[in-house]
Amino acid sequence: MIRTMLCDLLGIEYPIIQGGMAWVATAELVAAVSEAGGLGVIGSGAAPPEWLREQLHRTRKLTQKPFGVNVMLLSPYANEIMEILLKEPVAVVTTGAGNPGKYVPALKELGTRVIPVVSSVALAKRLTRWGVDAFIAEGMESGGHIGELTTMALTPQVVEAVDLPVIAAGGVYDGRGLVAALALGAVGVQMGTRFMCAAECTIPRRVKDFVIRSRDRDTAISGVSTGHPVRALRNKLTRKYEEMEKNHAPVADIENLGVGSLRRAMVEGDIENGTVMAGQVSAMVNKVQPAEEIIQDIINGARRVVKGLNGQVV
Ligand code: TUI
Repeated sequence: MIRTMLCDLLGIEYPIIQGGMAWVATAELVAAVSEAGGLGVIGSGAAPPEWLREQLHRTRKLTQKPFGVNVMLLSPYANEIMEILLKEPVAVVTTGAGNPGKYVPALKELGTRVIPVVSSVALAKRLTRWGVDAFIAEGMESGGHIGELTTMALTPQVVEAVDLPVIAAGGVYDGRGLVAALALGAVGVQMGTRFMCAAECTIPRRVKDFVIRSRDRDTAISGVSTGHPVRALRNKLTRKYEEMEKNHAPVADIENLGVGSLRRAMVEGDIENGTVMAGQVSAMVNKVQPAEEIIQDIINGARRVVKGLNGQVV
């Protein structure tokens, strides 16, 4: 059995958290992951508060199991999103793209577990004094907004720097990735890209097929010059970014390219002019399968890896 203290902390069966992907992680996927024994997480992204309220109600209709909400702190609605989470508390709040410190005490008061995503040791250290419950150490193999360090380098450094449980994210696809994360000192994993191709995920089939077709070098990092680097599948839009960044175009013009582009990909299915945020494991995703099958595959694979290691290590 692959059970860790994260399972007890969050009331889940397997140490697998689904990444809170904006426009991707909606009620159907979230409920399916939680029903399968992982932790489903609604991606609130830059959506308005009414959108989150509806997603909360839909998720609650579909599952009685614990689930979470990811709050993207660059969102203009971050304060209002947090207010909803105080009125209608969820089991877990994960945060990204900023420092959630000021929101932590009120959430903790309600019994919500608060797990910030960090991409550096410095931010993890700064956040310990706010009383957060754990950290997600997210390496630059991940899709979306990323930091500079790889999962392999970041995870053990965060584990050593803080006295709290650490969950590894970025570059994890299957049981091998889960066991590797545990070897680095993590208590579990957060995975986004593989869940994009869950049967229950409501993004257009065209986007899933684009992920399935992708190969090892098919992601690109855009927007480094804006201070918000984003990993996404290479397409017409990433080539436009590349050209503008090479020509030192004004930062405001480069930022403008990104406005509305995630929705264009994940809702409208425009895989050429939208930002198809996905991580480096995109190449390993080769089919659409139910969330439960994904989770069972990871857990069974992890058991096999552990057995294999026992034979290999003398
Ligand atoms: O947040 C993510 N991934 C995301 S957010 C997103 S929406 C977006 N789109 C365009 C530009 C920016 C965002 C798409 N994908 N992952 C968690 C994460 N958080 N990765 C890195 C960070 C992070 C980075 C800097 C967290 C905090 C931070 O600094 C905060 C501080 O105050 O030092």
